[in-house]
Amino acid sequence: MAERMTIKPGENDILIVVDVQNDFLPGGALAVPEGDAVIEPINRLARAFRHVVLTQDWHPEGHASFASSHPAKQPFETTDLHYGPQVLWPDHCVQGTPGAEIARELDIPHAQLVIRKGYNAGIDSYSGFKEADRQTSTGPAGYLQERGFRRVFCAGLALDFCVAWTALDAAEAGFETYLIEDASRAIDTNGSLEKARQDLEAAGVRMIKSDQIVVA
Ligand code: VGL
Ligand code: ZN
Repeated sequence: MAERMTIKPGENDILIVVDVQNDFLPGGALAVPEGDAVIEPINRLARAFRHVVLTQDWHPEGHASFASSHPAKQPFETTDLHYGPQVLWPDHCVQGTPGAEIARELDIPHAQLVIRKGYNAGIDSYSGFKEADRQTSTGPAGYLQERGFRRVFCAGLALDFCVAWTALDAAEAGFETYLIEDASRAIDTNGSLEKARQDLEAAGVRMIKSDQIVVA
């Protein structure tokens, strides 16, 4: 469902740059294939948006989403946590570590807010809006609504987890929501990318390319 129209970002539009952190880049603890390829398009896109916020995956040591917290489990296996199935990951984005830092190459000095997520030891949070139990809010729906935004544009890492879940929650919160595909990259484990695409389409999230955004 590629939309070919072009969009000139204005005062009611905000770009959410998801989890462009060292651990998701090549050499990182949970490196997303070609993760570094998002930096150049995001830097270019961000200049078209007056309003940008960042998300930052920010886990305590021993987080429930880490395979190392479950003795019998390996990374990329699934387990059942109290809120449902949870993919288990290598330890990543531990609070205060270099791997958790926003990539140095990201050049968005005008970013207005950093939304940290995944800080509750027992709950994962792919989305920048709501944690994986689907109850605990991380707050941005209210923030974005109070600031009067109408359209939300999402890009970053990883397309099939944190970018998708952020976009799905933005749509659910009532924003017209776009996912900029070529400014995102996927992990793609056990069919996750295909599943994310289906969920995004069902939710009415519009998949677009960065050349559809007019950069003045
Ligand atoms: C992410 C897995 C675990 C992401 C974060 O940023 O997509 N994926 N934590
Ligand atoms: Zn994480």
